[in-house]
Amino acid sequence: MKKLLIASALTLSAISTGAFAQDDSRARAASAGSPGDPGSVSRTIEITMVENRFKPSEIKVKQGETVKLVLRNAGKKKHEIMIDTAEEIDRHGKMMKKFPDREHPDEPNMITVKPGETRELVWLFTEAGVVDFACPLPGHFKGMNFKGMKGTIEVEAK
Ligand SMILES: [Cu+2]
Repeated sequence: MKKLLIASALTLSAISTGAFAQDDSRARAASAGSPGDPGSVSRTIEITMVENRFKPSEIKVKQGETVKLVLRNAGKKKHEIMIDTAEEIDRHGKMMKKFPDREHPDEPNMITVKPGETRELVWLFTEAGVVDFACPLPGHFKGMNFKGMKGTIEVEAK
């Protein structure tokens, strides 16, 4: 019952804000989660970055899991990964488009991976539902409605 209420609240807020549209109808998690403790990692997932996609782009984890994402850039260009709500990724992507040369330092939910480099991001998935990720660099990501350098993490309820 609690889950149903959360799902309908999410649907309502998505309709009322109307700020973005999803390319799939699965319920989004209320929160993308929080930075994970490297000492609590229970699952490691390898993701390869190329121009311009993530492989794999669909991942499944469980609620409460601390996951180490190992990101290998096998492409020729710099790539980034940002884990967040679709709305935040969209907002950030628009900002990157306005200021394409702006370098930003790593953040807990966002890292830059240079060609040939492999880096890690540890994340704790606290809420059930779909969490989004994307490379917000201009041209790599064209908004949540488009294909390109983005993917989803399905967080299964405990
Ligand atoms: Cu990219």
